[in-house]
Amino acid sequence: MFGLSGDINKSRAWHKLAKYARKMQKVNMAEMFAKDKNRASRFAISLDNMYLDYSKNIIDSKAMLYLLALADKAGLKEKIMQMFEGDKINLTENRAVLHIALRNRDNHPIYVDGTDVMPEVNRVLAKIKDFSERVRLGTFTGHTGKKLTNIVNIGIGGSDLGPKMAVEALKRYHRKDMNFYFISNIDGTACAEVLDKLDPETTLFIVCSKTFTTIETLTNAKTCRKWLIDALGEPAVAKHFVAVSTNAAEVEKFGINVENMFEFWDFVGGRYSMWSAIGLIIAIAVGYDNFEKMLDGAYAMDMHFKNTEFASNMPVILALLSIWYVDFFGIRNQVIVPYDQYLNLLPAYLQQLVMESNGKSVDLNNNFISYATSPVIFGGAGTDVQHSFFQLLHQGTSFVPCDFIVPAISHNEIGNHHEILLANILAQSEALMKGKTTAEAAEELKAKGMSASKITSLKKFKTFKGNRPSNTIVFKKIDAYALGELIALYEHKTFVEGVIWNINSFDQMGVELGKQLALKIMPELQGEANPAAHDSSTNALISLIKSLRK
Ligand code: G6Q
Repeated sequence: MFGLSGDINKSRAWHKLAKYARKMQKVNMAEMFAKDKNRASRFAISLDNMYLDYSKNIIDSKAMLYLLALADKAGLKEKIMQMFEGDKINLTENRAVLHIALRNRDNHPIYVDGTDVMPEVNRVLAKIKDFSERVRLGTFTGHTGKKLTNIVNIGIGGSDLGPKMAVEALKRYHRKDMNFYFISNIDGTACAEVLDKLDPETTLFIVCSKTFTTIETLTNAKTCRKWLIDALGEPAVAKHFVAVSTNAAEVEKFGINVENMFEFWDFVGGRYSMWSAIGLIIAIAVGYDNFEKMLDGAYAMDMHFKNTEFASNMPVILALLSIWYVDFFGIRNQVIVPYDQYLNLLPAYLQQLVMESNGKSVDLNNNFISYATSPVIFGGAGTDVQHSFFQLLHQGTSFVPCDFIVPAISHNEIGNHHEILLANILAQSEALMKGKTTAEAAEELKAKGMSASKITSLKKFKTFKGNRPSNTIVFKKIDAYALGELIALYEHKTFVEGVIWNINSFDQMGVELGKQLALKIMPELQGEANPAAHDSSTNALISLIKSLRK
């Protein structure tokens, strides 16, 4: 049994937290810092070169104790073990959840249905190594003998966001004579814009689809296949198309030789799959050694998560803080701000990881839930976003907890760019926490020589209430190891939240209804409308769009 025996929000641990949170809602962080010289070190955790400062949260030691008691109440320790041991914790799909097996660097056996999965994981890793090296060296060539220098990943959702984010994050490690592209959207523009740049003789398509039935991916792959065949003929497909999937039958039906297929397994969820062959494009871009370093970094975080007591466990602490604000302060958003241009796709990646995993409202006991689950995640690269939505973070009517992600060293230490960047991050978290009182604002305006009436008219607009929480995650620089650690940190944070909310973080049934309806609407856009099937708004939109397309 993976679910909790009773509703978590009816537990004593929850009630104690709710009561204590009401008290903490009146507490000021700046005052707590002033009173406690050790606050920064008390609320910090480090692992390797990674450092989490969570002292700028509206917490004290007692709040943390109560949160840790909630984790115990939810049976977190046992649930972590169940995941690592290959239990079928994805209850609705009756599957194990073993992205950790993909980076199980000590290679100990992990059993699913009595079979050790590691030999298969290692076989595919060896295949990724061999193929990525041959493509990089140019010993695996295209149909006309030319080196494949344009590598195109065709996939969507979990088969796109992870590899795309990682390839971007590790751009400084790319092989310089190769280019990497991603086609995901069914919008023909996505395909056309990429194909326009390519020469069929030097292009390799990697079709990534766990199910190999996803309409966007198959439609894009068919278009690319036709484009290739038109230029080089049908026999070229074998040298220019490979597939990554769990579904050999569909891969073959599509016309890709299964020898050119890289397997993964149903115990790897789409949004947890960048460590599998779905990451083939990462290995080609940065080399297999770096791909392995990414697995090593994730493994280090896995071991930290599995073996460290909860009070100093990074993913556990991040998850508890998230639950603190979502369920006890009524906050429904979280913002992720990486201060590194190479991490600009991280917020989009985490949006899927967190919201697809925990945007649920039925618990593992088959009941609708009466407490809040996943917050809405948004974000973008600093400092860009400081000039857009940070206004709301500083002066909006409620607060949005922030994660600031900070590499101390940039890959591009040009002039003083990086010091300006670093100063901005530190300033933002300090400003959010401290704020500026109306009296301070008035004082500043006075110092600028403003008249009393002008000061009165402006001072409230210049006030920052402060007491707005943030976490700061610092590491040395963004390399494959650090990226692996960082992503595994958020994967496990998401898992812990799911455990406490008593939900299945590993299915995604919420994406199905829209797909079903799209299949019904499509024939109506091509032929006869079926007004009885829809509401008046949908009918009117169908007919408007049809008339505009005439
Ligand atoms: C991720 C989701 C989803 C999935 C895509 C693509 O966890 O399941 O985003 O990755 O729908 O699915 P396929 O890989 O099967 O094409």
